[in-house]
Formats: sequence, structure tokens, C-alpha cells
Amino acid sequence: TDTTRITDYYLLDDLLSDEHKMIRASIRQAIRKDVRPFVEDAAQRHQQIDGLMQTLGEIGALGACIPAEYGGGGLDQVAYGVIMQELEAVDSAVRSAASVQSSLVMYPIFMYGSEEQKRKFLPELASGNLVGAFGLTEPNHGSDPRSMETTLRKDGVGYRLNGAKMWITNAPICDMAVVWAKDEESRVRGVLVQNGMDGFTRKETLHKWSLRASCTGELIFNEVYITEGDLLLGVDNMAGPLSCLNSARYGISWGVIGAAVDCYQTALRYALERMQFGKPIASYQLQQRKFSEMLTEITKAQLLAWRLGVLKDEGRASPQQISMAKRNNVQMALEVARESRQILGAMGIVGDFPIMRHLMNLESVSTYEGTHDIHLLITGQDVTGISAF
Ligand code: TGC
Ligand code: FAD
Repeated sequence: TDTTRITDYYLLDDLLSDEHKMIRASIRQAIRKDVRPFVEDAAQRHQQIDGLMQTLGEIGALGACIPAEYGGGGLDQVAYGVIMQELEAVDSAVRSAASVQSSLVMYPIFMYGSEEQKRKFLPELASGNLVGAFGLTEPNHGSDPRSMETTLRKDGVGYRLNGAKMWITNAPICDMAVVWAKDEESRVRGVLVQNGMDGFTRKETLHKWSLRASCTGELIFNEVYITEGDLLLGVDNMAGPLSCLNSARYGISWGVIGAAVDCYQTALRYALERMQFGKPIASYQLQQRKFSEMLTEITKAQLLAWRLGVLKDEGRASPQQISMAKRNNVQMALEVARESRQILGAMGIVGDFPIMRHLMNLESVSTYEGTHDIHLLITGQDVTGISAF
């Protein structure tokens, strides 16, 4: 038996349908052929992967849960999770691209947009012909988006959008963005901003040590004219952006397992071959403890993600349950990446292996979509009934 292949220790595949397994196999095969060969170079050069969104569209990795009539996959939540896991096994930047497009751009248009907006944007986003971005975070408001300063002011029959969003995935290359702003009654409104609108500019954030194969940047609005048709009329409070986060955070809870497994398998293969003191390093108890603990934590994370997916499919997953899984699984993946890097010794720091890249990526994943601390406070509030924010 090739022990490095065993990462489904509790035979959780039995919990997946044949369709889930088929989707996983097809995404795995495509992503490893069409994207993985280019990831390391893109990350080293701090450039996004050429044509990534279109590739993701072609292989069916965008809008998995959006109905087929709008170009989506019409799949269930577990299928979405399985897809995210395959993407993040390659690189968190790849999963990030799909998370933003599917959960943060397509989802709000589907949930809160008009029929016209759905028909106009969803098929183009699903195919990857359009790249979307999600603007919630601002320079002065990250964990506390409710205090946002971006405004939507009435101007004749339309509105004027002013403000700035920061740390926005795909901002520099986006064709359109779902942007959250406060109107004059302090209601939180969703606005569809398109590239080319007067007063809308984008700026790239440089020198990142993390998610280097993904581009991040600012969205800046200076008196951008917005019509009624550019607004998402189905929501006017924080539940709008926060509901999108539920979907993306859920995807991350699956995705990071992919990154963790990639690190674990790499380290195990290495430890079985690397000889020190005349024996493979995998034969030493200290290293075996690391592998045992990593596999235990991976297995617990798999169970959490799978169960959350089932609850989500039944419409029973609470935001607080999603927070618990996002926080736990990202922390698990970070620890697995760190341990795996140690096991490779000096070899752990070079790009010949994917571990350091995963490790650096996961630092961002632990911050975005709600920080490690914020998710703990969400659980704390749920347990005690007292907000500690
Ligand atoms: P709070 O007063 O608790 O709630 C305000 C209203 O929203 C409702 N709500 C939710 N609805 C749906 N889903 C959720 N998860 C919800 N959480 C709260 C709530 O019921 C209430 O509704 P109503 O009708 O009673 O008014 O909200 P708060 O302002 O005190 O904030 C709570 C807090 C801190 C948990 C929230 O602000 C938060 O989650 N902060 C973290 C910010 C965050 O996660 N930002 C992510 C930005 S996007 C991103 O990072 C993309 S990375 C993309 C990638 O590359 O993958
Ligand atoms: P802050 O909120 O300033 O937090 C700083 C520290 O203080 C953290 O450790 C936090 O846990 C802690 N803290 C904050 N409040 C409390 C409290 N009440 N109690 C205890 N500790 C607290 N945002 C988008 O809208 N769209 C995107 O596409 C997007 N993509 C991103 C891509 C990358 C690569 C990164 C790094 C971020 C991205 N973000 C995006 C932003 C991300 O969501 C924020 O960085 C995140 O929400 C945290 O906000 P902040 O960085 O301002 O940190």
C-alpha cells in the first residue's frame, strides 16, 4: 500500500454520492493538468495565473450552486465543497478566485438581483468571461464592516457612489464588482459597479508574501453615477454582505483541507525517503507523532466540513456553525503546513515543494473572510449570548 495516499482515514468517501465523486475526479484531473503546472511560477513572480477564471469556467468550477438556467452548475453544497477542496489543493489563490466569483459575486446577484441582472451577469460570470470582485472591506473598517464609510447619495433619478474598498481580491483585473455602501438612511446597499464607469478606479496592492498568485487591490469611487438598475434591490442591511460570507466561509472550510492534505502527503513521501542517522526520518517517533496528529486533525476537519455541507443542503447550517468550521479548519491547515515544512527541513523552504507556498497563503486565509479572532468571538457570542466585539 502507498501510505502517502491514505488521507481518507475514516472512509468518508462513503458519505459522498457517486455524483460528488465524479465531480471531484473531473475537477481534480482538469485542475492538475491545466492550472497546477503554472502555479509555482506565478506565485514566485507575484503574478496571477493567465486566463485562470476562464479555465475555472470551462471546467465547471464557478457558480456550482447557481441554477443551470443562469449558467451555474445546479449542484448541492457538498459538491461545492468538494470542488473547493480540489482547487485549494493546488493553491489557495485558485480557490480564492472561485470563492469570490461564486460565493461573493454570483451568489448576491442570484439572491438579491433582478431577473435582468441575473440574465445579464450570471452566465458571463459562470463561464469566466467576466471577472467579478466583492468590495466590503475598507481602509478603516475590516472586521467591523458595519461602520463602512462608502456612501450612496441620491442624485436626481440616480445615485453617486463615493469611497474606497481595500484588500479586494481580483480588484485590479475585475470587469465588475459587487460593492457595499451606505445610503442616506444608513441602510447597507449592494451596488453593481462596472469597469469603465466614470470615477471608478482600481489599484493593485504590491509586495504581498501571501497569495502571490492572486491579485489584490483597491476599488476607488469618486462620484460614480449609479442608476436604480445597478442596485441589488433585494436587500438593504448587513445581512446582505454577511450572507455572502456564509457561503464563502463554508467553501473555505472545505478548501483548506485540500491544502493541508497536499502538505501532509508531500511531507510523508519525503519522510519515508529521507535518510538520517541511517534510517528514514519517518521511522523516528517524533516524526510519527507529527503524522499521526496531522492525520487526526485532517480527519476531524473532513467530518466538520462534510456535516456542515449536509446541514447547509438541508437549510439548517447557522452562521455560527460556519464560523466554527472556517476557524477550526484554517487553523488546522496552518498547523499541518507548519509541521510539514519542518519535516522537510531546509527543503521545506524552497519552491520545489508546495508547502511553503501553502503556508504563506494560509496566513491570509486565516485573516480574510473573518479573522481567527472574530470567528472565536462569534462562537463566544452564540454560547454566552453576550457580544464581546
Ligand atoms: P450584527 O449586529 O451581529 O448583525 C447585523 C445583521 O446581520 C445579520 N447577520 C447575518 N446574516 C447572515 N449571515 C451572517 N453570518 C450574519 N451575521 C449577522 C444579523 O442577524 C443582523 O440582522 P438584523 O436583521 O437583526 O439587522 O453584526 P455586526 O455588525 O455586529 O457584525 C458582526 C460581525 C463582527 C460578526 C461581522 O461584521 C463580521 O463577520 N465581521 C468580519 C468581516 C469579514 O468577514 N469580512 C470579510 C470581507 S470579504 C473577504 O474577506 C473576501 S476574501 C475572498 C477570497 O479571496 O477568498
Ligand atoms: P482588523 O479588523 O483591523 O483586525 C486586526 C486584528 O485585530 C486582527 O487580528 C483581528 O482579529 C483583531 N480584532 C479586530 N476586532 C477585534 C475585536 N473586537 N476583538 C478582538 N480582536 C479584534 N475583503 C473584501 O471585502 N473583499 C475581498 O475580496 C477581500 N480579499 C482579501 C484578500 C486578501 C489577500 C486579504 C489579506 C484580505 C482580503 N479582504 C477582502 C479583507 C479581509 O476580509 C480583512 O483583511 C479582514 O476582514 C480583517 O480586516 P483587517 O485586515 O482590517 O483587520
